[in-house]
This record gives sequence, structure tokens and C-alpha cells, in this order.
Amino acid sequence: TGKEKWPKGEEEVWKAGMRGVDKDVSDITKSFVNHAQTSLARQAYNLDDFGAYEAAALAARDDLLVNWNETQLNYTRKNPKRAYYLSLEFLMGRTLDNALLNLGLKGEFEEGVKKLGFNMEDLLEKERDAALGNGGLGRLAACYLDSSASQEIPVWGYGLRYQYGIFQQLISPEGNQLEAPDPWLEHQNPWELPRLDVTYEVRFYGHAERSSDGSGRANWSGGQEVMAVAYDVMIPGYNTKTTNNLRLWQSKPKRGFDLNSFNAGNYEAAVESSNSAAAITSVLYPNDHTSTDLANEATVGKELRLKQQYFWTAASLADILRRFKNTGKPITDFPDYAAIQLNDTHPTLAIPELMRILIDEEELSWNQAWQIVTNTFFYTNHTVLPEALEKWAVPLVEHVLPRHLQIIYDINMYFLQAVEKKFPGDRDRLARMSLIEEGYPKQVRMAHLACIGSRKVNGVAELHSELVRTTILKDFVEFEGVSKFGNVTNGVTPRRWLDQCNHELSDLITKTLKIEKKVWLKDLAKLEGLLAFTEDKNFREQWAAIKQRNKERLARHVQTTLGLTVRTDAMFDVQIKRLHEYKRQTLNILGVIHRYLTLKSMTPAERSKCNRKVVFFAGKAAPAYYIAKLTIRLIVNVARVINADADTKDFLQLYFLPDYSVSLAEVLIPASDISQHISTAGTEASGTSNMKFCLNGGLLLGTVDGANIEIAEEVGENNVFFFGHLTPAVEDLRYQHAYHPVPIEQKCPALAKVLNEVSAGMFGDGGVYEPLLNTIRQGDYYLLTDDFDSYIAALAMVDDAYLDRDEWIKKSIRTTAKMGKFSSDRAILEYAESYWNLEQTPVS
Ligand code: Z16
Repeated sequence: TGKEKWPKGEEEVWKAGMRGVDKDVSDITKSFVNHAQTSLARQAYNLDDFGAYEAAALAARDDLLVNWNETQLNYTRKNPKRAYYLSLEFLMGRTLDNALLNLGLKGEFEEGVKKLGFNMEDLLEKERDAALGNGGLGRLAACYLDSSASQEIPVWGYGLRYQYGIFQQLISPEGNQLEAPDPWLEHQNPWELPRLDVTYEVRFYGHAERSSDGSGRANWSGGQEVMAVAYDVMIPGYNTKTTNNLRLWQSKPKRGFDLNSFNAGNYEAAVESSNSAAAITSVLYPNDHTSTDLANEATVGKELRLKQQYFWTAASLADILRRFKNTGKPITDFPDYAAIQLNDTHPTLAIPELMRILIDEEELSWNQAWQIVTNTFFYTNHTVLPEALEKWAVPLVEHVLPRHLQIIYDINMYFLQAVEKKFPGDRDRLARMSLIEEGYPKQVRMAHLACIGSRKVNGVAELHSELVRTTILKDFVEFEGVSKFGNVTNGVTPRRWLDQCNHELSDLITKTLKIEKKVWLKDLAKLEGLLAFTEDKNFREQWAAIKQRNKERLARHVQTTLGLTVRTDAMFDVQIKRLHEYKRQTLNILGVIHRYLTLKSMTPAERSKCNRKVVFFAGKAAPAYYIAKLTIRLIVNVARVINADADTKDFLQLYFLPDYSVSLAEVLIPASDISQHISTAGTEASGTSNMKFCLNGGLLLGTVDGANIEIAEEVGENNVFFFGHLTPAVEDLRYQHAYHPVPIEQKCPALAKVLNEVSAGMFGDGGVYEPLLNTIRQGDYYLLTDDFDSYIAALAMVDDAYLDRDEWIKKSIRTTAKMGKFSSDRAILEYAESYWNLEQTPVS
């Protein structure tokens, strides 16, 4: 083949102007100084650490852009099938360190900024977290983007560019959680690229008129039109040029303001519509595991959340379709070029939206459209908790999205006809499976819609996927066959969650395995090679010394941020996750009180034989979740009393670290000896922090739930501490609670004693905690009274095991060694191969 024709102008002039990826320290310092001088208008005289962070970030961003451009061009040329990951949350955390790691420029940047008088670690600390998510679901999306790019899979993320991320958590002197806004875009954001030219119009309200020609089409008009503007975030893969894209939409009014009202002097009315347009992407909803119905939201709040969901799915689909149409392929080929993954039910409106486009705009028949839709979408379920399953009131959907409600009713009609045909006369079944739940008001069941509109459905750990098949979607398995319902066990990216957060351990692993880091970080099963070194005393000592330094780093962090002195010659016991009754932080804090009472009852001589322990909690409560907030209050007040008790404070310390975040997790996880994942069996879909702790050589104390089970399968049951009732027992136990309650004093005296001390005011006004304690005394839905004794026994086993330090370190090494399965690279490859049918597409 001959030379390709240069697109425009003189090739040499273009080429001379083009930048490559920086390689040498001198390239980097040049770029840094150039950005400080021009982009930031600063010089050596007035460049502080924050400015230096910005200059470094802008230099790194230029490198990312070079790769990003090449990747996108490569995709356009090769036109492979792509996957689109639709997630209302992307909990990215900080970017600079990850970008430099993935570019392979960490050392060079460190040296460069040093030459310019800065310390890289200080600069990294200046970056603010991008916290556009609540917890596991949002962080999983971020890990999957990292793995998609690292494994050179063509995946784009689509989300919303919230002005405010998850709220900042403050703790009042009484121990109450207070929420402050998180205006993370206050400073310029170097990691995004505004695409002010990439815009779509999104309609709300108005009316939908069905055509009378029997075609099934309709005309939707009137109402409010809002603009969606694209902001692109570059997602670099590790040790590859592949740099994928995360497209976040921001809303803005279609016109600045209503000129008619403005000219008539009605300024307020003129800006009102522009305010309501901007409001759509203003804030991340802080509820996890709560459908809006229970989130204590006024009607307006619910409506805004529905508008967020539609705004984002409509803009994303329009963008995906435009890209597909540019290839000139017939619309019926769409599923061969696009797979759309629905991260939970939040983007389920994409299903009726694609139907609307195909029928009303592309003029396909219903059957043709449904064929395309059901070959395009894939649905991941993240919870079986009934209160978390999304439902939208029919009158609200009708008001905001009149055409979509018609389509949902049509889907339901065809669907129920098919069910009736397979199970004639089974009216209960029809009522159970209907997309519409009867009641006042009627509600649309989004999980049912996501299920029937998708090619495949998956859960996020083996047990959870089995529960999806046998509980919430049982009828659908019977109707559609079990092969549609699969499992992809979650994973975490070892780049951030081992190499970045624990670089000393990562270096030791590289040195010990004698395998290049860039190899094992992308082929995590290689960690198994560490098993051969468990008997190597010198290796064990290095392993333990790193854990110790990580504890000291955490202690320094607590000292500088909170002014508290943490002792580091103790076992670090950590529970960090969103506050929720099912996660049972209450079980943990009541266990801490039990330990305190036991220590108090001992003589000094007895006490001196005890294991020293520091217990850490961190996590946010949904602002309207009263019981969760009360749990925080109890933890804070127990800490106040325990840490001040001279009898016991050498043996037990307790901290609630405020404002849990990705960045805080990166300091806490490497410092942990033992972490707690103690949900009532069958309630935690997977958990992902359990994987992060174990990857960093922390042992696991947990229930037989979620991914804990698969972790134990990998590392061996003798290396984890399991306790509590199993999933099949839960239903029966709850029945017992309801119909044959046994007084707590009889059933679990140890727990009764703890509750009584709290009530009696050992930790301040006991009355305050009554509503929390009553959830245990009455009903006890999460089975604390059933699991408390075995929990205390498991804690004692942890203490015993820790006293044999050498054996503990061996367990720690074995744990890390067997965590290969839990790389998000493995998970994303499973999606690519078994769901999306995508191929790796390296930049050529
Ligand atoms: C969330 O983080 C999760 C589920 C859900 O319905 C809503 C939110 Cl915000 C979590 C699960 O609780 C957790 O077990 C799982 O590991 C995570 O999603 C990722 O799948």
C-alpha cells in the first residue's frame, strides 16, 4: 500500500507541532514549568504546593491526551464492537498518582518535581477526590474502567458530571453526623476535557400522541427541553497506550433564559427554567440501598432523581447511536457493535428510550425494535434487599415521561401475554411478574423491566447470583430459562489497591517473585508464587515490617488530621463501609463494649496477658437514615469513654474516622491486621473492600456471605475467621423472632448485659440510644441476638491467632498469595468474553 494522503495542510508542519508522550525528566520539567507559567500564570516566586500539583497534573494530562487521541482514532478505524458502561456513580478518588503509574512515569515525575523544589508525596496530597459515588457500586465502576483500559478492551463509561459529589461528613461534639456540600469543581479540573460542541437535547413532560395509522408510533412534543453537554475524562490503561473515555453529562438550559419574560421585566420567571435545567446534574443522591420511596424525599426530590436518570440515559443513547450511525451500518446491526451494561437498575429507562427511538424515529416495527433492544442490554443486579429495589410511581413517570410510560405498558402487555401462554391461568404469577405493581399509586418495577429487556442478567458473587435466581427473579428464571442468569464475581484493580496504596509491599513482591511488576500487576494469579516463601524467615520479617510501617503511616495521618495519638504496637481491627443495619456496625460496636467490660473486670495481671487492639470505624450514613446515624453517635461516644479510661486504654482504643473516602481507604487498608465484613448472611451482595484488605495481607473476620465465601475458598478456611448463621437459616430465624420471641436475657445474656450498660448511660445519656437498642430487642431483623455469641467466640479466636505472631504472618502471606482471582482484570474479561462478545483491541 502506498503512503496515505495527509488529511490537511502540510504534513511536516503538522508533525513538527505534534507532541509525543514525555519520556525524560527534562521533558517533564519543561512541560511543568510551561504550564505553571502559561496555564496557571505563576512562576517560581509564587508557586505553592497546590499550584505545583496543578502544573504536574496538566503535564500528565497532556501525556494522557496523546494516548487518548491515538486510542480513539484506532477505535474509529478498526470499528470493533464496543461496550458502554452506564453508571450513575463513578467513585474515582484521586487521579494524578494513578495516571503516572499507568503512563510509567512515576519515577520521572518524582525526580522532575524534586529538581523544581517540590516533594511528589506532598503534591499528591493536594488533589481532591472525585467522589461521584456512594460506595461499592460506584467504586466498582471505577475499577472496571481501569481494567478495561489496562486489558485494551473498548469500553466507554457514561455518567453524570455532578457539581457536588457525596457530602462531606462532619462529626459534631455530641457524635452526630453533619453533612456539608462537596463542591469538588471549585478549582479547575485538569482531568476532564469539556466538549462544548458535543450536545444533545433531552425532553421532559409534554404529551405523547399515538398515531392513528396502527403503526404503534407516537409523537412526543412540548414540555421542557434541556441540553446535555459532554465532559470527557481520560482513563489510561496500565502499561499500554490504550486510554479509554468516561463521558460525563452536564445539564444546561437550552437557551440562557426565557427572553420573553426577561423583556417583560419578569426576571425571576426568566431564570427559573434555566435554574431547573441546571439543577438536574447539580448533586449526587446520597442514598445507598434505598429506593427513593423510602429516602424521605419530597415529591420534588423524587422527580429530580427520575429526571437525572432519564437525562443521562437519553444523552448517552443518543451519543452511542450517533457513533454507530457514523459507520453507515444498518440499524439492525446495532447489537453487533454496541453492548450496553446497566449498572444496577438506575439506567433502566434506556430500555424504553431505545424502543422509542427505534419505533418513533427509526420507524421500525415493535418486534424488530424489541429484538434489537434485547440483544443490546445487559443488567447487573447489586442487591436483593427489598427496600433497595427501585420502583417509580406510575403517575410520576406519566407526568415526566409520557411516551415512555406508554412503551412500558406495551412491553408489559406483550410480556404478560407470553407468560400467560406458558403458564395458562396462573394469575398470581402474572401479578408477581408484571412490570406494574398494583397499589396506590401503582409502581413500575425497574428490576423486572431491566431483566426482560436484557440479553443477560448477572449478580456480583456466587451466593448473590444464586439468590437472584431463587428469590427476586425466580419467576423470570422459570419463564426464560436459567442460562440467561449468570454470575460475575466482583474484582478490584491491583494497581490502585496494591501498588499505589502499598508500594513497599508491591516492591517486596516484585523482588521476591523475580517477576516484573508490569507482568504480575496484570496477571495477578502470579501472586501464588509467594506461597513458596512463607517458610522464609527473612521474607516474613520484611513482610511484617511493612505492615508495621503502614500502621505508623496511618497513625501519623490520624495525628495530623485529628490530633489524636494512636498506638501502633497493637492489632489494627478495621470496619470501613457505608453505615447500614444489614452491615451490622452495631454488632461490632457492641462487641467492642463487651471487650471493654471484660477488660474492666480483670485484674491488672490478667489484663497484661491480653492482646492490645485498636479498633477503627469509618463510613457515611445516608442523611435520612436515623438508625445509621445513631450508630455513629454510639461509636463516637463509646470511643470517648474507652480512650479516656486509664485502666484499659493500653489494651483497647477506638476511633471513628470522619469523612471516609477513597483516599482514606488507601491509608487504612494497608494498615489493617484484621477487617470486619459481618453482614447478616445473604444480605451483602459481594463486598469489594474485603478483597482489598486481603490483597494487602489483612486477614478477614466475616460471615458466610457475599464474596467472603469465595475469598475463603481461595485462601483456605483456616486463613479466615468465619462466624454466624448461614443464609438458609435466616428465614427461619426471622420467623422465630416474629412468632416465638425469646427474651434477650435468656437467649443471649452477654449481649443483654451490653445493651443494659448502654441504656444505663455508661456512654452518656442512655435514652438517646433506645431506638437503636430497640431494633435489637424487638424484631431483630438482622439477627444480632442470633450471631452475637459466635461473633464473640470468633473475636477470641482472632486474639489467640494473633498471639502466635509467626503463624499470623504466614496466614497474611498466604492470603495475599491467593487473591489473584479478585483482580478486576479477571472480572472485566469475563464480561467481555461471556457477555459482551468483545475483543481486545490494542492501539496499533
Ligand atoms: C451499592 O454500593 C451496592 C449495592 C446497591 O444496591 C447500591 C449501592 Cl450504592 C454494593 C453492594 O452492597 C456490595 O455488596 C457490592 O460489592 C457492590 O455494590 C458492588 O457490586
